[in-house]
Amino acid sequence: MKLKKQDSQIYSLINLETERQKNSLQMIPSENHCSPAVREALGSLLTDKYAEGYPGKRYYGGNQFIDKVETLCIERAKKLFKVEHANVQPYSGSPANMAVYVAVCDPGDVTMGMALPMGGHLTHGWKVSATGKFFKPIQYGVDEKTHLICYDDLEKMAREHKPKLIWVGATAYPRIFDWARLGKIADSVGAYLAADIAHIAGLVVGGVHLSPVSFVHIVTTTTHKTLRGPRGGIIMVTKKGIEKDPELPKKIDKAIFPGLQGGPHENAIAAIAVCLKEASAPAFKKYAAQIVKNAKMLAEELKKYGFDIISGGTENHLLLIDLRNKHIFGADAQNLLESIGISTNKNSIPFDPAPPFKPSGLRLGTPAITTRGMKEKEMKQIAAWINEVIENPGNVKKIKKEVTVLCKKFPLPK
Ligand code: DSN
Repeated sequence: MKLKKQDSQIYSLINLETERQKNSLQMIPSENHCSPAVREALGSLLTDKYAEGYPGKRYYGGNQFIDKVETLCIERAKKLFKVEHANVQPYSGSPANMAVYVAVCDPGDVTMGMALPMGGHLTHGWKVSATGKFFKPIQYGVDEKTHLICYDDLEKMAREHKPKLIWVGATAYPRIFDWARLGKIADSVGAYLAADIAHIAGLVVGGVHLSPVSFVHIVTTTTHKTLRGPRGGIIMVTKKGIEKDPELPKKIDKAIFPGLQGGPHENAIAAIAVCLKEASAPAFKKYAAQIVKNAKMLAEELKKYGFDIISGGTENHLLLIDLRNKHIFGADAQNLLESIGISTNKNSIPFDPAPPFKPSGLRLGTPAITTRGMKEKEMKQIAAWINEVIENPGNVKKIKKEVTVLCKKFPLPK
């Protein structure tokens, strides 16, 4: 009520965005709708507090309650992910990943990660990222035919280049990682193995995907994707990590503060704690399982309409479509779908002949629409709309109306 009076411009823009989210389907796989309880914690006056340092060791007074909030968040993260150490202060995924480099590498060290155009993340060593500039990244990819990671090639690369740090995790890889094999590869070359589970954290804690925790040394995640929390990041150290390097928890903490960040966003940390409590409830397991069922159904239905799905399907929350046989670029498909109320993102496909700003692919995901309660039946309908509008862009108005009706039937979390 205060905002409307004080800043009507921001107030009305927030309302417009709220209406957009309500009346359209958010199918960007890295997005979700967090609960009102998470938003309440995020919007609390914890945002006013400075708390540089860690619980019990702060550079500011007045942190008696903040310490409890952060400790609760840390304990919940440790219990849920079954790790030895958790740092919940990273502002998001990229700072979390940067802190891992700062903790275990020196500038110029050789690192390994999946190349961005193959489905990896910028911070896994892509050339325009600081991680590509300050270190010497060796980039692996997927097989040109199967679109799967070729673990033999990855192993060969690791043996040849002896990286200090190996990243595994992706933003556009629809398959499950072979953590056991990756663990062996990293051990054989003495590398730290970091699992970036930002995209699949909800699937891991929901028991749908095997957790990497027993096979890797470090786990990083964002908190706002399948985990369904506020924007934020967590870095975790596993038992295996401490066995390799007993100083690892200290190194990680030091890398975040004072290495890279100043005051932690304790309002976000409180909201992360709320989301971790939600993710430990039995209902979350059902939610996580449904995300994958929905993604599989969507992939199968789209295949029936002749869409070419990268790797032939999905085992997680996302699918990547190669649109070349539909004679439309990713950007144009994204705009067309936006016009009917389906929000997606253009994406490079592995070995994309087109440039990154006009790529051949489209990335779709099911976390947010599953939060709204949609199931397989709705996936069939969504696939039909995607096909209809791409085949016949003249039907935009009619389909948009139908999408709005579906959105009303499945409101955002209240
Ligand atoms: N930007 C995220 C995504 O969309 O996958 C990754 O950081």
